Amino acid sequence: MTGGRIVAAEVLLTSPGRNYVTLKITTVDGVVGWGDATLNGRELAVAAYLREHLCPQLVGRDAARIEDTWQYLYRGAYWRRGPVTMTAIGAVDLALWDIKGKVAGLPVYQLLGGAVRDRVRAYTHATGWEVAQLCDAVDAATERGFSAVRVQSGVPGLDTVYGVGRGPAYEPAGRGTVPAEEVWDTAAYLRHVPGALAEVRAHTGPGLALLHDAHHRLTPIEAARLGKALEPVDLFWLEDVTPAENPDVLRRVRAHTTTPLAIGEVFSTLWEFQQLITEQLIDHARAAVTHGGGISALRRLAALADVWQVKVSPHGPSDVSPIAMAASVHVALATPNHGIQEYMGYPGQVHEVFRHAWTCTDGHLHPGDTPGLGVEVDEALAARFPYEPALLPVARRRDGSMTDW
Ligand code: CS2
Ligand code: MG
Repeated sequence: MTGGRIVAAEVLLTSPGRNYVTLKITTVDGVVGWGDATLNGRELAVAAYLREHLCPQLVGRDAARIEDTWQYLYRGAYWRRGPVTMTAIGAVDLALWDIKGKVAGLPVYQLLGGAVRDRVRAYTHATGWEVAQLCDAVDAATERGFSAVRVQSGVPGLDTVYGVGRGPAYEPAGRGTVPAEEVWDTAAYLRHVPGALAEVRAHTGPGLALLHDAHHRLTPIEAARLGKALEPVDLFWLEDVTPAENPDVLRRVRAHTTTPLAIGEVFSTLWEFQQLITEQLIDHARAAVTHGGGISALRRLAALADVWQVKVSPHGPSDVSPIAMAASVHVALATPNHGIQEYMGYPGQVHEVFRHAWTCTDGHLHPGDTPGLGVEVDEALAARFPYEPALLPVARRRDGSMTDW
């Protein structure tokens, strides 16, 4: 049995604490495959792309032909690449790998060649407006068993800062149809962050892996300066120092600092990573499994990155659904040059809607041994949480001009 023809492809929207878009593919044999199609703040664009354009093309296709379907949808778009297209293709790819695993009776990582490690190292987030609060949050993460923690601190004079929440958990997308506006001041950030992170390092001692995300906000020379200033902190990585559009600028950053760099959560294809990898301008490729075109695409990225000693360390905030998290962890378990998996965690009811075999214990993830991806969606429960519009914030400088959030 190979899985047979696809008889239905449907899109589900649910919001158990935050919005998720899910693709459900059913075969003639009644096998169901699940794919994550969530693109934070632009959910309905991907839902429409799937419903209007891809689902009708999927019905009647052989579910077993994963790579052919990927090529068909990618090359067939003509208007290829871009986050909406690639998230939709990624969702299809995940659902078809799920079906293939279920038909074979094997977890997806076995289909990818089997485990190359026993478990997948994960990092989680710690945030604090004040350094003391941040150190407490780091301690809470290490008490949960994490050996790697992303640290984001408040900046004096700013009321909102990327990555730092007002409540117990940080969730950037806000409900409503108009985005929240934040004020950003790079000079204040650069004045404060090296000292704040040095205090965190003094608090933790040398062993703990510390990561920091600059969220696309710096110019090349600012990024170089920050990387250099953070060298004594011994970061595991400094993430998204400059905006994604121009990879060439990373050469300048690299010329000035040996702080490891991680980039790629907003990338959609291998080609956006090509120069960063082949010129060794980054140390970690941060693709998200769905946004980057699925398991098939992430494996290609890992193969290219391996040649240049770059690690693949996928994106994993709460907007990457438990289905995509499962896919990411299956790939991680079976991929030699996997680096680390981000694990931000989810609002409570997400775990009930998406019942998953993957586990996060002692700071490590494991995909479990359930056939397929190992996630089943409770559709009745999902229907009780209807989609509500939510958007990521926008950012302005102190003079009112727009900048990168
Ligand atoms: C982030 C994300 O996890 C990360 O590294 O940069 O929190 C990002 O801001 C969100 O995924 C946006 O949807
Ligand atoms: Mg990031």
